[in-house]
Amino acid sequence: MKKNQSRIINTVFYFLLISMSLQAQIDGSNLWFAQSQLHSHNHSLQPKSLVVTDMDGKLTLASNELLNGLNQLFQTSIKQKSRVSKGSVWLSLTNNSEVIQFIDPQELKALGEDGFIIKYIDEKKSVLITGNNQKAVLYGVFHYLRLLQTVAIDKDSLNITEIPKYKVRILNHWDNLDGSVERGYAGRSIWKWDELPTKVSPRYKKYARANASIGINGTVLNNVNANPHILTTEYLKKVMVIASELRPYGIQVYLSVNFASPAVLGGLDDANPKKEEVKDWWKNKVKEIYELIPDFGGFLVKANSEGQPGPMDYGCTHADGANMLADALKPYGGIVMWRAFVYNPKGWDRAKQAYEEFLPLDEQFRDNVMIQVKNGPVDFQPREPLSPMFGAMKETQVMPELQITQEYLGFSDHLVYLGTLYQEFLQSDTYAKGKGSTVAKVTDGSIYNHPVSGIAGVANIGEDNNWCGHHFAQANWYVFGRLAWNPDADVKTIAEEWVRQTLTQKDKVVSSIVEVMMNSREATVNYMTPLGLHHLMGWDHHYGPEPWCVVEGARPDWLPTYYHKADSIGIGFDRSSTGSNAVKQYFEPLRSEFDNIATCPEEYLLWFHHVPWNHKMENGQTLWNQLCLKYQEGVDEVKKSQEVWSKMKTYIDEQQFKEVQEKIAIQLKEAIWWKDACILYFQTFSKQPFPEGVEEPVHKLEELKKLKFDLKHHN
Ligand code: GCW
Repeated sequence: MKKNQSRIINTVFYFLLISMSLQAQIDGSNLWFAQSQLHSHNHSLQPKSLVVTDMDGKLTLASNELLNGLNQLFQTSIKQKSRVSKGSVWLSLTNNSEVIQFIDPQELKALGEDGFIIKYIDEKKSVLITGNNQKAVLYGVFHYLRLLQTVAIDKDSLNITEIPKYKVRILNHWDNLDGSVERGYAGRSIWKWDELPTKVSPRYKKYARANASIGINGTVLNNVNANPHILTTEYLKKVMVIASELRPYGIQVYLSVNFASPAVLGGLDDANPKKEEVKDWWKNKVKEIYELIPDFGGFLVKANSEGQPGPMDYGCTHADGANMLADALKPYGGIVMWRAFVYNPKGWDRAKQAYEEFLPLDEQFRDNVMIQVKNGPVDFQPREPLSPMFGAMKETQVMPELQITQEYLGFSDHLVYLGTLYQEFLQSDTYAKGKGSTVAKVTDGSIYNHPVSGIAGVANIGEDNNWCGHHFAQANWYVFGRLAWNPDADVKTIAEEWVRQTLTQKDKVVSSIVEVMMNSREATVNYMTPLGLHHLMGWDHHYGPEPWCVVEGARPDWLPTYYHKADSIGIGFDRSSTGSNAVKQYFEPLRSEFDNIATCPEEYLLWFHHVPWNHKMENGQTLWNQLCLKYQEGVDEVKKSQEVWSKMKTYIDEQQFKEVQEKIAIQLKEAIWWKDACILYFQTFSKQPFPEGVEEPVHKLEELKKLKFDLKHHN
């Protein structure tokens, strides 16, 4: 082929590549692989060659990922060579004699299964990416590509050792076998059970790649409200196919199981965990699973909660149930994630119940059981104090459960960056072992040392083109993964990483968008549930304000009035020592701090206290005035984000810009709806005027009460 011809072909090829990537950018389907552009400071870092030391083909995936990534970033075609020379990027497993010359074997050992090193080797004038196995090298590759796109790097900064803090970094899908997704706002499930095992959706691999790029290493495919049929041979064969699609990317598959499965599927009389035939049923089922999926991860269980069956149906405890499953899984290295999301309609403070049920069992769980605990004591509210379970269970491994899907934060309509919520929670001090016993430290193995550790995120993923319903909701999946790798990482930096890889590299634009993201969660707290209020949303669907909601015959602990307790004197749930005494479940000094109205942080005030309307707040305002002003603050912040976004038009892809703009308009309308509904309704108790600075409601209370939310809009 003549030189000219090849040049033309090359040009056409790059033109296609660029137009393809622009195309992909438009609908958000490429997630954080959409931009693929270098950080402006890194243009001089083009590698001269790629060297892959790989005798048995283990690094094929990682090297392809690296080569494609580098070619795209530097808009060139980097040569692959067999020997490391000046300017190479060198990929190798650690068990290579040359690697050992440059890195201390102790350091290599400390990397464990998933850790990696990226290091500029002076003697070779090359960058080495290495880890103890293929998955770790793949993480290293993704990290290197991320650095090239998101920060200015040079050879001095390339001396990186990354070891994930949590061993199990897992997504929980609440996906049903009929394709619907509980609390899913991005279309139907990505798992196509009807098509499997014969037809394999290309999305499975894309999903695995995206997860691996942020360090996630496990996924629970089905809803915790589990259909027993997931354990039939028919479904397990489907699961096997998904598992083999995800495996190359280091993602292990787990399943939610229904505790009554031995009775429902196996035809046994019941599912009593003390009965030998029940134990045997599980043992055989587990054996069948591992024959199909040798690296199966284990089970997630919601038992004796919200109508799900469990060991307590037979007078047994959570420990009896969890241990029976743990024993069946143990020979294969599998684990049980047993949820502590339990409460019953009779208890008069739902926030206390998990602790009361689980603490007495602390010494009884097997070492391959983790207790999975939601971040707050109630249920994924815009803001909750930490659950007192963290730090309290010392003998049992506790794993945090975060919600990525925005069940209580405006679904996929509201722009809410959850990084700040996650950070606030992970850095909350439990004081379990004195000051500095943050949630991160009591769960990631730094303080209590158990054989496993983990963190789960309830996925916000569906079959929508942009995966998550809202372009910015992708950032919540992204930040969950990054924090699961390192819970102490800075969420502002992570937001910036995401923006640079997904939306734009323009510095000024990046910082404006990051600011919107960083303020967004506080804004949502303010326009929905400020000062410690919680659970004011609509019955059942959990969208929009209904603080007045009363449903004939309904469980009181599903109704807003149970939580806000507004009356002529004041508002808030008294959980102090003179009330439900939930404060008692916390370690000192938290207990006293929360207990005392004078020291309780204002963001949790109405969570822990029933406070008189005229109570003086820190800034001198009365509680009533401050409450109204907080609602207004929330609305104002959304207005601000709308203004900032409108200026992004020239920098952001047109479709993406428009779609986000439309969603912010919905968010603003609904922020006003929240504010009006709450302050008008609470005014019927406070009987006080709105303070200066609060906009007159545009709605009337009676109209709002009649407003019916249209769920169709979201599914
Ligand atoms: O928040 C509640 C949700 C339920 C969910 C439950 C749970 C999967 O409203 O939809 O069920 O929590 O976490 O088990």
